[in-house]
Amino acid sequence: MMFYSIALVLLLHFISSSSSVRVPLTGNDWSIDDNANHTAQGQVPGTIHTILLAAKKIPDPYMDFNDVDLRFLIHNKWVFTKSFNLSADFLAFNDTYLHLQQIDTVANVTINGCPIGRTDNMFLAYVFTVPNTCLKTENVIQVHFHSPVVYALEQSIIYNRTVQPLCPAKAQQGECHVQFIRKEPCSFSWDWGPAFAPIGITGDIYLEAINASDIIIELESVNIASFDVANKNWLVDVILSSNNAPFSSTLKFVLENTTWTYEIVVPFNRSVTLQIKIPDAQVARWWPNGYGDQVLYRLSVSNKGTTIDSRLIGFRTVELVQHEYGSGINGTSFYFAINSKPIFIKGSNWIPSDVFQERVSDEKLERLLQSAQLAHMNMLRIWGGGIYERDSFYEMTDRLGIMLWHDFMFACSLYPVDDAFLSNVHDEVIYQVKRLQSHPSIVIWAGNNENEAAVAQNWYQIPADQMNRTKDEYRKLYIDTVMTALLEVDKGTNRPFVSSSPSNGLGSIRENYIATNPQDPLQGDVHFYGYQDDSWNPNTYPITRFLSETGIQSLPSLDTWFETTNNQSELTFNSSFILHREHSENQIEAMMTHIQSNLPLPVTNDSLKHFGQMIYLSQIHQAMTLKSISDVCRLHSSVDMIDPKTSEGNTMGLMYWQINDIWQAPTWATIEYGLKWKMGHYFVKHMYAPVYPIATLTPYLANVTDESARILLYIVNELSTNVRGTLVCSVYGLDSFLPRLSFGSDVAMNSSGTQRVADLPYALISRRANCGDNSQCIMHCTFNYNEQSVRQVLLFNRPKNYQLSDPNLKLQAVKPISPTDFDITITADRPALFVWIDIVGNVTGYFSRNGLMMFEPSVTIRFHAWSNITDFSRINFDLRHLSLFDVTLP
Ligand code: BMA
Repeated sequence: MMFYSIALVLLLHFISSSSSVRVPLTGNDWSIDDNANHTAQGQVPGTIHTILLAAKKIPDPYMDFNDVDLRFLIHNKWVFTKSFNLSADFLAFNDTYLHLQQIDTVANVTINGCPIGRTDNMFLAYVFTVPNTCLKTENVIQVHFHSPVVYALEQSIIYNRTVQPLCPAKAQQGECHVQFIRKEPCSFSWDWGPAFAPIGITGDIYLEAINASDIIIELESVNIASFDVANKNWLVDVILSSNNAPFSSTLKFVLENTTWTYEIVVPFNRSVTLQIKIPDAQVARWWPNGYGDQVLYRLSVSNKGTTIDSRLIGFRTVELVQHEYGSGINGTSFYFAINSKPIFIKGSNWIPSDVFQERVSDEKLERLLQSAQLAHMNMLRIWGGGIYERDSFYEMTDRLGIMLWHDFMFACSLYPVDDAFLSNVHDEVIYQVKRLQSHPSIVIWAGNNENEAAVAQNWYQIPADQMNRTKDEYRKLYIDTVMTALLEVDKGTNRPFVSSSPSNGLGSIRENYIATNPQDPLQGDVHFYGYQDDSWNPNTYPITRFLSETGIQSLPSLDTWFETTNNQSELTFNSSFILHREHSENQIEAMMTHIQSNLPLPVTNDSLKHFGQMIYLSQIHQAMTLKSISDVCRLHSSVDMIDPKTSEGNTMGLMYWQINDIWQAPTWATIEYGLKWKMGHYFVKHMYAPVYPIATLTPYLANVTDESARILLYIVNELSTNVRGTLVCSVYGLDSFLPRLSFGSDVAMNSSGTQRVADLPYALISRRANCGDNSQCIMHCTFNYNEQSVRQVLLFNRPKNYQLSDPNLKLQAVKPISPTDFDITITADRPALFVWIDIVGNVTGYFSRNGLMMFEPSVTIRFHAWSNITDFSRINFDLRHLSLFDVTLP
């Protein structure tokens, strides 16, 4: 027996996957046809809309009402066809496979009429065996797509039981039964996105031929599963597979830039899981943005000197710390400790950055992720209604230190739980986790978005007698299927799992994964939306352990709206077109109510100018709301801030909803579809600064006559180092740059945390500063430390109640600094609120500050363009600048 297996090994021919022969099937020579007179030739990877658009067969899907006007396209079946030749050499191989890296979604594939395979999950890669008898010199491959909308409907009928919700809310103008198809949930519409439900071949497609006697070893995954504290070793799980019968092979692992190597004889039987140990002494740690370097190492594996494959990995431990507090404090903590260091999570929620992923460049992803990093974010949540992103996305988050909270793709819905569906989900989880788990940036998996809350709070009005079954089905999907599959491949302690977001974490487990109130502020994470509340008022927010979703909408810039229509009459706040793009019920009205209660409304008769000013006001409203939320979370971050009466506090994370946009619409995003930062994003960059002063007036907007009202000043320090600095605050009227009152103090903080540095009587300060009886004052503070300066502004009144005077803003100079950067100097005669600088034309980038409160006669701001400005003299520096005063002008 022994002799036999050695002989077998000698006979086999070892090759790495790259030495097999591949015939690419991508290219621009595919034709598509729906048998209803819509045909075109075009590019794969591609989907029907992008192919028809490139062939000028349809108008731009993102223009006007085309999302609805072109809807018929996705109700049809489509055939993708390509002719290709194969050489005699290729045909001589024994085994041929068709690889589909991603396909969207339900399709039958044929080659020369032979059935090759069927696909029904866009989150899976497919490898089909192609019988040799089906191949010849001249071939035709056809991919017969079913309509995703019709398929979802058919599956819902076959299922024979209703699965809620049947359809999205009316305002979404979407398609129904999306839970019956394993496809990007938001592609059937969302409350910020359209229903294009793309159809097409969205990843690489190729034929691969190998000889039966060739052994192909593949590196399937690498996971730094645990850290063995006692022995100071990293325990790394490696999964390898082969196409052949049992054999043995000597594998060599090398960790680049270290002296560590490891050789092992591995007995293969299709798949093998190894645990290798890498000594801690060999490596430096990977840290999140703001906490240290993002050190990455290439781990490669080779066989007889031939590299099989490699992964770029990073060494970090992750704990989701959920401990009790003791001494009469209810609930448990919920925070991330990375490399044993507790980290306050500053982040946002990520959605797909386009409906048509094939037109999202890596450059676009990089700019979005850099915008997160520049705003001091350390985590993004890949939200469960979108997609598992492409490989390069995770390479960027690894490199930028942006940790990922990664949902599995289930959102806001009940789901079918028949065997076929569950087995499909099982395969999806295994495939995606193996693909992604080498990335140090992914620090937590979550089962779904809001589905525990949906069941617990009975969002879909399930009758009482069906509730137990609904709960059982919930557990069947997320615990018995998703979690079980995850634990098959992501073992160890370095990547926690929560079954839903929001959930109570351990508390949800104690209640068999469906907590009575998964939104408990004293445990786990919370999603909070209070559209009826006065959202600038910090007291309207729950003080949670971790706020993983919250936010408010605004409108994107005029330039962005110009991309969506040529009909200028549609560009008014309440036009049928804007309402068409507003997919969330009553949001425009809510936005209007909030704007009206806080800000002066435009008085101009020029309708486009009026719209521009409403956009500006909506962005101020969003920015101020986000800042209020962030200030509440950061103020309560330390354990000392736990209120012994309510047990609330120790908020250790904020991820507002949402960072990016899928198209041009009124949404919660802080970065527009075209990458322009809204005012909110500039505010995020400010409010997420690692050392940050917070100023509050308690009660909120207290009356000047309220002798008990207090102004409280705090410094939040996230750095591990001491912070020593000076806090200087001045009270101004809007009529002059001369402060009416100034005071300051030295601050010394020896460790991270929150320190209260002043507690001042508001009424007295108002009197001393001559603010009048309707609070015509604003306090502006600067905290100077380590040659850095962080500002903070405290409004004593709603801006609409201030007597605004003309600041006489002027753009004084534009000075090129480098091929990508220039400085702009703005001057003013008086303080100006929410000064907004915009650049028109084809230069895209971001300013160092924007939406600023100007309390000095001259401010210089830097603009950084995403790409080189080759000729400054030819660029149209048409800069518009605006402050709140402009809104009051006719
Ligand atoms: C949350 C998210 C999304 C949604 C957002 C805004 O519930 O999970 O489903 O887009 O709120 O409504």
